[in-house]
Amino acid sequence: MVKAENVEKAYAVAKERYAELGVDTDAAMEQLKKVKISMNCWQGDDLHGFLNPDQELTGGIGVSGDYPGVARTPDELASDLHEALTLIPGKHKLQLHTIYAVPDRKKDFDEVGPEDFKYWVDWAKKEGVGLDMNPTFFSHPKVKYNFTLASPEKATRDYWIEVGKKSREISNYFGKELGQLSVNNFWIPDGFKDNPIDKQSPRERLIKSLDEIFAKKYDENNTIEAVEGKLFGTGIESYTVGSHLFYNNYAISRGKLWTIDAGHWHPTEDVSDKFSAFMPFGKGLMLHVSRPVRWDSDHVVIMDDALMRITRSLVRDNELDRTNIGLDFFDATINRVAAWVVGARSTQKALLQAMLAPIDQLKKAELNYDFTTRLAVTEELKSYPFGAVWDEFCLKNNTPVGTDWLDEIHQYEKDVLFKRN
Ligand code: RNT
Ligand code: ZN
Repeated sequence: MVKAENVEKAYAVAKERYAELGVDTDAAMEQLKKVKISMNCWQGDDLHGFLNPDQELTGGIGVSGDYPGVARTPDELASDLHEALTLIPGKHKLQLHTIYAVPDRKKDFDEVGPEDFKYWVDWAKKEGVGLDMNPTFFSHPKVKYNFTLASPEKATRDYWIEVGKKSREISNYFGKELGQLSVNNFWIPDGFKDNPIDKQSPRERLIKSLDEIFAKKYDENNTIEAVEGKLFGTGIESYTVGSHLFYNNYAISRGKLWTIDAGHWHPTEDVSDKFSAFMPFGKGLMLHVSRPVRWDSDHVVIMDDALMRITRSLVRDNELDRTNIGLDFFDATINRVAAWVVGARSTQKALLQAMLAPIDQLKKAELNYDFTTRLAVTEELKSYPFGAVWDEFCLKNNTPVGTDWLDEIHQYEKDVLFKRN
């Protein structure tokens, strides 16, 4: 067990070290406390959901691994999420999907409405968390040849348009019941494995379908839509209808949020560089913080350079207020609760490290063409005692410090997860 008194001692020194640079560590912790991370519920059950859990996962996304303890029921998932939330400092949110509805009879994707999410609203109230929504456009027989909202068949489009409309009702219900914004994120898998002849008609059909889904007005304090593009998915390598440029334009022309999933780009592209190019024109961002590894876009988030670039951009450009931070990964080779904790804590750590910098002074140096100071200070900052501030943040927010949380996960495995199989 980490000794609280050591955390306090280290923090006292760190506070002084940062103060010498003009950085207020208490203010940084206050700022961090306000940032909500929206947890991806699907990490807990390998994206099976409860509507058709035996259906194969489609849409060009995949979960690999068979670590024991996967959640199979709403109660199991809720319990695992609770466990994770106790190990992550602060108050957060949860992202749901249509397939996580808890209906009292068998229902299809286009039939579930707010009443089928009461389970999660009650849970969220108890936990003091917010809820975000995602309509599910995959893992269903009506995904025809990898097409949903951009399908050439009207009947297929109409089915998925209804799923989209229902998700808005559900998201609006979340926002109203919980008194905080619910982001409703749209991602569809539509595309071709091989080179298409006609690249334009599917995109025109997608615009029409989305416009129809979004025709009804909802109070944007309750719900707002976000649209998520992608470079490609497995089996859909040659053409993605909802490309990045497509949704960038859609979001700007329709006043929607643009979702940037960090795993959806060419590996050498720096997603953090997109924010400041979009924000002056756009309403706001939704992030799917993820980690691409070669062809896979969804590894557990770690505090790597890509994540640090993301958090530095948001903090330095002061865009946290207009950015909704969500996690998106699925790893079944490790303890699934630990995956949430690692992803969320790493994101918070990266935010904190970005906040612990003399940003105003550095901006001033830059304006004065003093690039030497900019380079030297940002480089020295990397070895400042940020870990001591992070530990203090955990301690102050009654969550385990250092690897202590892992002991709790091991206990939970023994008591709960390993008893499931
Ligand atoms: C898929 C998208 C999408 C999904 C979730 C489950 O490539 O990233 O966000 O991961 O909806
Ligand atoms: Zn995503």
